[in-house]
Order: sequence, then structure tokens, then C-alpha cells
Amino acid sequence: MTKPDLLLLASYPDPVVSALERDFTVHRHSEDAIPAELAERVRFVATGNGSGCGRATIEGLPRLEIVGSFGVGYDKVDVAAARERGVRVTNTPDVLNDCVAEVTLALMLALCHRLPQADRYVRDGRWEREGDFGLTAELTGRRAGILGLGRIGKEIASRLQAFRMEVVYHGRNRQEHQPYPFYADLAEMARDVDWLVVIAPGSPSTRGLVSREVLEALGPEGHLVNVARGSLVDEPAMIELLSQGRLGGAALDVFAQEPHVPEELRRLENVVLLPHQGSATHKTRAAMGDLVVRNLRAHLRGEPLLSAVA
Ligand code: A2R
Repeated sequence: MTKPDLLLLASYPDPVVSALERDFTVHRHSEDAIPAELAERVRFVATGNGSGCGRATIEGLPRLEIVGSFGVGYDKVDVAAARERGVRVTNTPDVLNDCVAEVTLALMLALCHRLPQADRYVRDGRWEREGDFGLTAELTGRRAGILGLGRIGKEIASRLQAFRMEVVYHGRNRQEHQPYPFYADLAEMARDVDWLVVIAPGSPSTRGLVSREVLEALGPEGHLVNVARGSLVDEPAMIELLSQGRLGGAALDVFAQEPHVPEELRRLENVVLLPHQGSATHKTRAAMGDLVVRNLRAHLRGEPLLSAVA
């Protein structure tokens, strides 16, 4: 039996591609270079991991049935266009919660204990030449505000509590049965916390949510952590305030125009910068890939999808 065609729009780990190839004939193309004869017949798309599936692509694939996206955030998949056409969309929630939470704590520890700078200090021979590195700060006893107490946010919150931090949160809704105090107003929460941890989805409703006003409220002693999407933060305002010492520090895994990171930001000492590593461990990427494959396979077999967003 011939395997159905699958259009792979993203760069996937090799084992995930091999798993797809068990059920599908995989064709790798970018969104702007899909061969016309393939576009006519393709029913399955796999994307995510930095790539998307825009309206033009969805509308240009007349037989498309499902888009499997690698990652929990699916802001680069035009879900509205998919819904209009009755195309299903899946993502990979939950399997990355622990990893993203761990990377969040790693970023926070790196920023307050100045771990990258201290490491460089030793490597550059400065400890021997110049003596002690100097004093830093710690997380214990500080207050953290989580923007987006969802699946990942809750895992971050429990780890922050293990560090004996006080945790509060902001979202559109107060959640029942949560031990953490709720703030209906984000700027008010930013004023009251030492750390603002951003872990809400990238979407039109969250674009620029961490505005200049919020960053100013966080203030010179405050630290911003963004492990969500660059689009949530007013990046130019953040850079300006960090440069002027009006925002204490930032630990960032995500940026407005990845992989571009503004030169002014890269020059600052009060930031820790990661190249979007939140879910980038062997174990978690394998689990994410497995979930993409299981969703597409379920659709092929007429079984219920495991994690559908449309
Ligand atoms: O707003 P609520 O109460 O539905 O809470 C959700 C919150 N959230 C928002 N908070 C404030 N303003 C908004 N416009 C807004 N939209 C959503 O974000 C919820 O607590 C949280 C999202 O939780 P989950 O849907 O469980 O997402 P998960 O798996 O934790 O991942 C979050 C994001 C991904 O979309 C990726 O962009 C990133 O983490 O890696």
C-alpha cells in the first residue's frame, strides 16, 4: 500500500522524521517552495519547531486535513485559517512542562548568581590575578509573579516554592484551588514582585502585554524572565530600561525576531540570554516528536487526536 504524502515544513530531529516515514512519504519543503503537484494532493502537514503554517499555505493545499505542530506554542500556525477550512491542528502540550520549568529556574539562578560572568571570570584567569569575583544575589525569600499560571506556569511555581520564594500570579481569570494570590492587574503585580516570569502563549491578545508601563513597575530592583514568546514583551522599551538601570535585569530564552538578538541587548551585563532552549533536551524533544507523530497517525487511522487545538 502506498503511504500518504506528508509535507514537512520544519526541521525535525532525525528520529522523528524516521518515525513519520513509517506511515507517510515525507516531503521536505519550505512554505514558499511547495511544488504545485504535491500541493494538490497533500493531506498531512508537520511543522513547528520555529516554523509555521500560514494562511496562504493552508489555502494553497486543497486536500489538507491536519497540521501537526511540534511545540506547545502554535502562534505561527494560522489556526483561524485552519478552522475556516475544517483543518485539524495539534500541538505538543505537557510533555515539555518539566523541561521548560527547569530551564526557567536555571535562567533565574544564572541571572541572580551571575553564573555566566563568574564562569568567564575563572576561565579568563581573573580569579588568580584579581581575587574574589564579588557578591551576588539569591532567590530565597524573594517574591515571584507568574504571568500565565498554566501547565508550565504551575510547574515553575512549585519549583520556585522549593526555593522558598513567595509566588503570585496574573492571568485573565482567577483560578480556583490555587494556593497563590491572584492579581487582576499585571502592572500592579509587577510593582509588588522581585521577579516577573512570563509563560503565557504568544497570541494577538498577549502581544506587548509586558509593556513599558509593566517594565517600569517592575523597576530597578526587578527582574524579567521570558520563557514564552518574544512578542509578549516590548523589547525596545526593555532594552532601554535595562541600559538605564531602570529595570534590574532580564533572563531571556525568547526574542522578538529570533534568531536575531539586538546588539544593544547582547552588550548588557545585567542579562542572561539563551537561544530558545526551553524544551531543547534530548528527552523532551523526543517526547514532543513522539506526540506529533502519534497525533498524525491517529488522524490517519480515524482515531481521536491526542492533543488538538482545532
Ligand atoms: O488567562 P488565563 O486565565 O486563561 O490563563 C492563561 C494565561 N493567558 C493569559 N494571561 C494573561 N493575558 C492573556 N491574554 C492570556 N492568555 C493566556 O497563560 C494560562 O494560565 C496561561 C497559559 O497556560 P497553558 O495554556 O496551559 O499553556 P502552557 O502549556 O503552560 O504554555 C504556555 C506557553 C506556550 O504557549 C509557549 O508559547 C510557551 O509557553 O512555551
